[in-house]
Amino acid sequence: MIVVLAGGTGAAKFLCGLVQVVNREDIYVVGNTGDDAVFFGLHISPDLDTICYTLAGEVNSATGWGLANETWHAMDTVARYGGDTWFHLGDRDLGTHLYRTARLREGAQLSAVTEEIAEAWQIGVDLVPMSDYPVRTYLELLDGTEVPFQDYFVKLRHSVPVESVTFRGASQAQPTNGILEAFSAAERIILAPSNPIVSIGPILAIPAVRNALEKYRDKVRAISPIVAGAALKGPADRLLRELGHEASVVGVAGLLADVADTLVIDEQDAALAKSVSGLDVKPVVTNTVMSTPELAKKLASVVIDC
Ligand code: FO1
Repeated sequence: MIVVLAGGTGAAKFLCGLVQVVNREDIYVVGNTGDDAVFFGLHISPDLDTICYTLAGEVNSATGWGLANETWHAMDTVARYGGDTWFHLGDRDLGTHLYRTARLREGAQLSAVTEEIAEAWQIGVDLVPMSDYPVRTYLELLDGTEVPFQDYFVKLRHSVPVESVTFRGASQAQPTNGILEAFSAAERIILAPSNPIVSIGPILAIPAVRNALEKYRDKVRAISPIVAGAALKGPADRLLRELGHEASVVGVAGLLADVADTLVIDEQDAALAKSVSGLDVKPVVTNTVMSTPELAKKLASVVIDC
């Protein structure tokens, strides 16, 4: 079994490579729920949906989130009334949030609903939320205000400097049933190329998860989402710097050294391999820029073989 800790788009791309080299039924994905939010009374789980839609071949390829062939009539109606439309919910995507919210209201656990949604899309892998307890990422801005993740990422377009990041609820959260057993059974535990602060960070903030990964560190492989000092998408490089880390593969290695035996870095960062191993993290140098499905497949095979 291969376990993957996953955030949004970068992780989804990697998973498209992994399913080309590992049977889907041998892949167990632990999805970040720190991005989760409620809009119009609907519970949205962006990273779980991005992974599900991508593995179903149905994700909106232009954005990397939401569904393909989307229409926006419901949001147009909300706009007519002057309602908030900065967080766009497409008409097809809305169906997921309507179903998930109704099931949660009936008392179903998020993990049960996620299983039903993944099953319906026939994605073949196990997809579980990191916890059935609520964990929410908040970012403290320089003016002292704390904003939830989607306000930072979408409303403010992550264009504001961040003072600190907290994961509300993480210290009391238990990992979803089955996750610790999956860690124990796994040949490899992969930290997908997601933002180490706000996508992998919330998952590692769950005490039992971090403890388990420290215990199984020798089978944990991380993939750097930072290449040549920059994030391929999103604010990972800025967040690393703003929180006092180096925006480089060395900074990523420093953040993950306690839980990852190996960090897979891009060829552009080969000169930093020595500094990574200086942190007691084994560097593996390969092409990590998944610009084609073929390259995603190649990266996946390097990661499971190293
Ligand atoms: N990202 C945006 O930049 N703008 C949006 O309007 C937006 C809406 C949205 C709706 C559903 C969903 O599952 C994801 C959505 N995202 C949007 C992406 C979301 O912000 C994710 O948290 C990111 O993918 C980061 O992981």
